Amino acid sequence: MSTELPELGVAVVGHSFMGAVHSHAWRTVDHVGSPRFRTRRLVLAGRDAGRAQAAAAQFGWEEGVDDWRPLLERDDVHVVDILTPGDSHAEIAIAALEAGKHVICEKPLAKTVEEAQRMTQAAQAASARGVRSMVAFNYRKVPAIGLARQLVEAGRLGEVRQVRAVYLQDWIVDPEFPLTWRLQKDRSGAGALGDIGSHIIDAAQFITGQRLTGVSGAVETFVKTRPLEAARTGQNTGLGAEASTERGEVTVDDAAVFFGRGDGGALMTFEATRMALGRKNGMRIEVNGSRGSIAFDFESMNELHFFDGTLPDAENGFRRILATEPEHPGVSNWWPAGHGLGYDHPFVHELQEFLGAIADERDPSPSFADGLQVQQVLEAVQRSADNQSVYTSI
Ligand code: SOE
Repeated sequence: MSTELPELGVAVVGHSFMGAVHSHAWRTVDHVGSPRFRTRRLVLAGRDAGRAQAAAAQFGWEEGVDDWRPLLERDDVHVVDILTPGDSHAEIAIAALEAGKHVICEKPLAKTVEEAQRMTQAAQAASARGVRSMVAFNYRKVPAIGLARQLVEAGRLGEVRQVRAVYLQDWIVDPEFPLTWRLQKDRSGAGALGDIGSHIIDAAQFITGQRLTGVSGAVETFVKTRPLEAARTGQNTGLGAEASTERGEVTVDDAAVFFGRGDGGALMTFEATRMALGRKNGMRIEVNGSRGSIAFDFESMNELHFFDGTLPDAENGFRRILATEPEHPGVSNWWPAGHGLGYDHPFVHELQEFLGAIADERDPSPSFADGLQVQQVLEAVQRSADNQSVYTSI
């Protein structure tokens, strides 16, 4: 690897599941494709010194600390990667941008539209000073989803008329699963709607190029109380936690269903649930146009199914495209055709976009403004659900 690349010092805040995945991507991004920097994994910040130091050692960061604030005064830290629960995204991102640090922040951007607006204002002010920011909608960087967008842009689907997007998980079906931060509104802002609904809203808009202009929705919390989370001791890179004997109220949705209209006329339906028993990470999108359709299921993430409506019916049907050719978005970084990618690879692709934007002195995509627009959709769904599912403009 070239040694004359400029060094870029990175700090990460948060070290659970996304901490593990982003650390993997930071360890890898200098060693695939055409790196623009020599990145240094300088410091991992958590809330507990011992656990942060253990996570830093496990994930390959030079040190682990229990406070993110001093990082912003370090001249060797150029990038801050925010992987904390949603209740701290705004505070950390705005402070980091104002300190001149480039920021990548996990989705959803914030807990509320108001926070997302302040973050976007800070990002736009920082951009004028050459400081870059990005929201981490990782599924945009799945090659099959990039191919779906290319097919729409090339007119292969014709006029896009309908989208049906679902994100099906089942990790909290057990009523004894503890009340972790994703199940607390003051920590996360929303439940399945924000956590996984944000992904399918962004992906549907990314593939079709249409933005939702209004929605009608309903939400449900099936399990009303859960055991409180016991004090964390070891490193936790999953979604689970130890349960205490006390119980607390679940303050977010377990499931959300909603529909809306795109600004190009498409009718879109969405379902985000953590109660689809048997579905583990079933993010599925189908787009129907006047000339063709595509269908994607993340649990078969290297495949895109395409129906070409211009072919005679007698010989027609959805055909399976293995999105592992070097010309498919992101694939040329990796293996020969057919060898497949996994959940972690798109996180490397999004770091390549982020670092490429920094090097090219441009704003990366998706921007905080894109994250704000998704937050506005989320808030409109919640307003609709709180008001007998009335159709609500965005
Ligand atoms: C939990 O629902 C979760 O980890 C999400 O937070 C991630 O964004 C998604 O990629 C997998 O599931």
